[in-house]
Amino acid sequence: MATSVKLNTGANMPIVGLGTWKSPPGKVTEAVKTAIAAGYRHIDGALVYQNEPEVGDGVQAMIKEGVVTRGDLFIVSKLWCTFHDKSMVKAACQKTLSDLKLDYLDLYLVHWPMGLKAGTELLPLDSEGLTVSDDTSYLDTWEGMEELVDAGMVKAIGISNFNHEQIESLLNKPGLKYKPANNQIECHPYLTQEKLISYCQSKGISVTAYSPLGSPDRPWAKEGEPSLLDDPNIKVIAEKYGKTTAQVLIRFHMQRNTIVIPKSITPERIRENFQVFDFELSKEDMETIMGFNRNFRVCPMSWAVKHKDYPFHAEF
Ligand code: NAP
Ligand code: SBI
Repeated sequence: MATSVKLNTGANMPIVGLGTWKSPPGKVTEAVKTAIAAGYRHIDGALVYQNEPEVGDGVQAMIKEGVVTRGDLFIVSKLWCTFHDKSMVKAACQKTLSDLKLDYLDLYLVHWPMGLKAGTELLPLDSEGLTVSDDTSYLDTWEGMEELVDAGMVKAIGISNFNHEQIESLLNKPGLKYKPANNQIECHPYLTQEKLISYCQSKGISVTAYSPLGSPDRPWAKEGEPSLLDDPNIKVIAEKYGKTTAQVLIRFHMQRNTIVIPKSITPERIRENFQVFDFELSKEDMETIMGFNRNFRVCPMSWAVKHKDYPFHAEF
């Protein structure tokens, strides 16, 4: 099993990365250090997670200790929705770079296709609890992203939560300078994303699977919702390989040539989630897992359902 996926820029993106959404600032430095010590070389972050200074502390500590060099690491961050105006893209990326204490990112993603009203709030909501839009288009935002590559601030640019119609319009944008290198989307056995993954891969766009364990710590989780980590059918498969349910949930993506970014702040789980290179799910077990799809989203971004660029009304 390859340990990385080749991007359309020629760079190699490590196939397993550490997620950092919901990782508290007081815990994430240790989590990043534990991950790098365990062999992770890819860290997934975002300005909106409000922990990038502490993620950066972990990265810098491991570089200073001589465990890794900057060049060994693949650091990802994302442009938040309130910075979609082309004139704001560079400053948002610069804020992330200085918080992380880095002089470049390996990959910078447009976090969502929707632009939201710029200002102090990261999630501006109206009196009905719905997001307040701005007047930007992700096609213009993309030009701001392309400028970051030319300025040497990022090695590659990509998208997140874009549906195939939005990707198609981006690929058809007149004057497009750089194609997206990656689309980061929710993916796990309850949302297998067959059509979107096959579309992206056919266009040379790599895919990263987020919330691979079903995001049990998502703030809006409700009782009675399906739980991947407790799924008896996945447990049966895991027992057959002498692996944990989490390890099967992670390995499932690797065998689809999809990058995967489980989040944990628990040292034993961080190490467990990287012990996924020493077994192979059979073709039959991969097909069985694909059959668990129920189009269940843990991150529906419901506050934005009325936004002109909300991505999840389309079939894929
Ligand atoms: P996730 O990785 O599916 O699940 C994280 C949860 O699983 C945490 O509660 C964690 O607990 C627990 N966990 C981790 N390893 C475990 C194990 N081996 N056994 C049992 N429980 C385990 O959820 P996620 O954070 O939603 O997704 C992963 C990453 O994807 C995010 O952190 C973020 O970087 C990215 N993401 C991106 C977007 C986007 O819009 N682009 C959206 C969502 C997520 P502990 O931490 O307490 O150990
Ligand atoms: C946040 F910091 C706040 C809300 C929120 O909702 C959707 C899921 C998301 C996101 O956009 N990226 C994540 O990793 N989680 C998120 C993050």
